[in-house]
Amino acid sequence: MKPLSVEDPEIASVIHSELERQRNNIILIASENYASRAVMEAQGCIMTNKYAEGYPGKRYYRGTACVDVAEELARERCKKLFGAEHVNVQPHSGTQANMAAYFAVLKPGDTIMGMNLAHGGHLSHGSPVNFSGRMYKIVPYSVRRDTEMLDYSEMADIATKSKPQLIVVGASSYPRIIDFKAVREIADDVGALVMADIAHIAGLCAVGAHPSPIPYADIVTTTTHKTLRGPRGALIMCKEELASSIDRSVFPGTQGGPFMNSIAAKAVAFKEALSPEFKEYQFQIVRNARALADRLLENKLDLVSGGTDNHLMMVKLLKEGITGKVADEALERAGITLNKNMIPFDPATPFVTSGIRIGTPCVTTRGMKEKQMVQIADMITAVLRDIKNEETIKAVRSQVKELCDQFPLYPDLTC
Ligand code: DSN
Repeated sequence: MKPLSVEDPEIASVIHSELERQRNNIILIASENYASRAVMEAQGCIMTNKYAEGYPGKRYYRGTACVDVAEELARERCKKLFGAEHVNVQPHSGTQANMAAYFAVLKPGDTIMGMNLAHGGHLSHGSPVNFSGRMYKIVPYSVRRDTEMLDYSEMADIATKSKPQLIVVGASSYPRIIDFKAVREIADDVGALVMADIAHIAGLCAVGAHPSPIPYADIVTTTTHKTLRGPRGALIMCKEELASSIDRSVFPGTQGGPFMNSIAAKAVAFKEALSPEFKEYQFQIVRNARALADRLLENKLDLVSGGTDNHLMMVKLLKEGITGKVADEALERAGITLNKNMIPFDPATPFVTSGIRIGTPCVTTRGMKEKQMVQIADMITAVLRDIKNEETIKAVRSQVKELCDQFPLYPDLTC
């Protein structure tokens, strides 16, 4: 029972280096966040030792009294947070949650309408390289070329022609409000079910910073570690009539033993998300994204759809004549961590891309506000405009360090 630093100094040291990396860089990856100390404590707790296949009160193992309490708390808190009728908190990841949801309501070969990955959708919404694209007939929908936003009347036309059993709505890189009510109406016209994957915007939806899909979608899936700021993992919410199909589809359908430490940590995250501070945090994420986007536009950079309504924005680099790959590498050297991303109708390949994605959940967790977003936008612009100049990159690196020092991250942690 030796501490990690004694048992495995190599891993202890690399974890410490990762802490320093998180502290000393401006992280703008739209899907990341910093979990609270309490969430991480629960995630790293002794519940990792417990097998608990089944659900609270109906397990295939003995000794589950304590983990039952944790799972029940997670379910009840999550139901309260989103106003959901039923919640399954066992999915290990977003893709596994989506797989379980599809298995609950579809047969192999059924038709799914999902957002084109290249236009902001997710791999598990029907990409040919993912199980979803291999098991189901996928009919993709895209954003309009002129507005770079979803076109609900075109979606209605596609639905009428393809008669999907399921319409999946939700995105990984879409900066605008999603109209869940419009999607429900489209689905009702063709007799389809609606699944909303709100992984990116779950925190926003929970507090009203983005409209909630709960009244409109038959199934809602989300990861728990993005704007929701919990541990890595996922969950599924649904109407009561789908509850037993969803539960059976998660276990035994697609997973074995749930990770009870993660479920305890999800419960902690939902408690935090029910607080007034969390609500304010989500609205600040959106205000910060708007301030950052406005400044990038003032600096004459192009944004997909011309701006943002949520926690992220997409910069189009075609005019600058640089690729997303070159941009994210240079920005990383400057201490700004974000990711290259396909933009709608991108002429480049997914590994190169013509855009970068910028999100504000992490910097908002650090306590940064609009004033710092303007500074960050200017730093990004400086690097992009002078991408080959290592002196500029070095100068921005020291501004980044100064800003990070003003907003300390995990000040009490040593690893
Ligand atoms: N990989 C996540 C993202 O970055 O959006 C989605 O799963």
